[in-house]
Amino acid sequence: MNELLNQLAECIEFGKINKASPFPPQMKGQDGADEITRQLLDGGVKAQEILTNGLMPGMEKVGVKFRENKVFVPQVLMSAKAMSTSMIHLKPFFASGEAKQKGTFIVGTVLGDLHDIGKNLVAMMVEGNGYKVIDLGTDVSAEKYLEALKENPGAVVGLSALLTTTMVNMGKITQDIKAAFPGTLVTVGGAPVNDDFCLKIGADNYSPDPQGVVEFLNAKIA
Ligand code: B1M
Repeated sequence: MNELLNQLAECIEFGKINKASPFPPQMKGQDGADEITRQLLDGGVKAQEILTNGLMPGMEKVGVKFRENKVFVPQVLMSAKAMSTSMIHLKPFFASGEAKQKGTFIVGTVLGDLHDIGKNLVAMMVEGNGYKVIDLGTDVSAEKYLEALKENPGAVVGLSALLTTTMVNMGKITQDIKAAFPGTLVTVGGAPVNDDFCLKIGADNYSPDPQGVVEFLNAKIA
């Protein structure tokens, strides 16, 4: 079974969704994340182990390669697709409580901002690394983050902004979150954001890339 788990990690790393998928060319005709996850479950491997020893190592490798500019957005999207295909088989076990995710991450692009490509990459990477992700979408107001926090106490919040005009909304949202739910961790990112800005608005972490968010969560939660 270890060999199959390694094969699954490889499918995630290289974005091999299923046997029919022609991508990546070097894995053409081989089983993908879809078939291998099914084989693992049929062989009695627990969903938790598939997540921890199959999906997570694969997603971590992609995250690091993306940070180092060794792969680009399309490859990350293929990996995320392979990961979500595998997750379709695993979701019932997480829903029933038989398997557990590491924690909950609420993410959204802040009020006034419609850019979601970077935020989606963050959400996919965090989910693939073993967290439950609640994606609030784009143009998210402080009220929506607070509602989500009420329903998911203890969750970490991620704010994304791509515009200099909307990054300022991160300050108010962070303040509202900290006032209503003291102790909540807020991590921020997006092209115009940096460490100084993060410090200025009282957020807990700035990460320039999705892997940094995963590392922050792993350090604080896992
Ligand atoms: Co817009 N746009 N856009 N745009 N757009 C930018 C951001 C801009 C830099 C283009 C430019 O002028 N050169 C500029 C912003 C200027 C500024 O504020 N300094 C700009 C502008 C001005 C606008 C409009 C105002 C244009 C107009 O209408 N006059 C308008 C605003 C609409 C609105 O939001 N209210 C607008 C609209 C759009 C589209 C809708 C057409 C489209 C968005 C489609 C979509 O997202 N679904 C769009 C796009 C595509 C871009 C560019 C070309 C690409 C952005 C992108 O997706 N990059 C962008 C110029 C550019 O970057 N070359 C531009 C790829 C993505 C993977 O990177 O989002 O940076 P990025 O995410 C990275 C990191 O930033 C980080 O991780 C990701 C992966 O590494 N990251 C996080 C992101 N969020 C994170 C959160 C984290 C951690 C890391 O923790 C929580």
